[in-house]
Amino acid sequence: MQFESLAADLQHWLKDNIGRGVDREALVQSMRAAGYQPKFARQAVDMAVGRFSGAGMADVAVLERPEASAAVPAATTQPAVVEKTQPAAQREPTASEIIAASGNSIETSDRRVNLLFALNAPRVVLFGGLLSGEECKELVRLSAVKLQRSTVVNAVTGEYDVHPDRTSSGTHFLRGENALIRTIEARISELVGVPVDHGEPIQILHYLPGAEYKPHFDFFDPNFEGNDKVLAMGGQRTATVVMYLNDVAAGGSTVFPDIGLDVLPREGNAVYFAYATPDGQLDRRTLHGGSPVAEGEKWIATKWLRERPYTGPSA
Ligand code: PD2
Ligand code: ZN
Repeated sequence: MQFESLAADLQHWLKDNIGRGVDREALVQSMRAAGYQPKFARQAVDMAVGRFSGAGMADVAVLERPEASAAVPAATTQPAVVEKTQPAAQREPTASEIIAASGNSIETSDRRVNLLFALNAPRVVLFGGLLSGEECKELVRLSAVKLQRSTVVNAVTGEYDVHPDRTSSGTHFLRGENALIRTIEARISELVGVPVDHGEPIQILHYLPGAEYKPHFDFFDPNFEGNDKVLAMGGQRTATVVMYLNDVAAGGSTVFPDIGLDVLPREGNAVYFAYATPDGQLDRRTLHGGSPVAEGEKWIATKWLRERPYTGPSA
């Protein structure tokens, strides 16, 4: 992490407070209270101390130990937190800030996950190795025996319809259904900073050659009455995590046609994209689809995240 990569207001805040003689721990505590991740707060303070205090300010006994000024800049740079419930006035961290803050990988409680790319707007992040090969294989094994043709929510009637735009088959796991699901749900929650109970049940999809999911939005259009029922179960969807459970010989990318992006399926990787801002705006640039599988098969696990705790079926 470079000091220059910190947000300008955070650089100023650190410099001012170090100049006022605030000690290292107080700075770290203030940053943590403002929502910064512990590792990031400590690194930022260490860098700033190295830069602005020749004597190593925090280790110097001070007669008077002033408190850090309360106005800690918003935690816009958060290492393990790609999306977080934030006060509306805060801006999202830029992709560079996410990467600068986390390093090129993120250490969750049980697994190191690589950051392969991050895009600002729309927010799209590709995680490498979010799942292990064994976890992918176990999800496929448990799902293969209970697949059914996939459906889509009918925005007019609110019913779940079989539709030619979605030719996969699928199944789901209740939230917390077994130890594997609990582990994965906790990992995702930690990575993206959204509580586990805001997540819908993990859905598994299986595509055979030719199967696809035509471009669509994952959020529910609030202008359609048929969506009232799904919106009542925890509010709007805010983001999606698509986890790839196998390598696909050809085709099967997750495609974002409006931004010219194709994410290729690779076992264990996961693409995260967010479409709802804290002030309720929906980002239509997140139009996306599952392009047809040309050769082989494709398995994915999808986790959709809601504004509030999800209370729908299988929660
Ligand atoms: O299969 C995919 O890559 C994919 C793409 C877009 C799945 C979904 N959306 C979905 O299930 O919403
Ligand atoms: Zn989708």
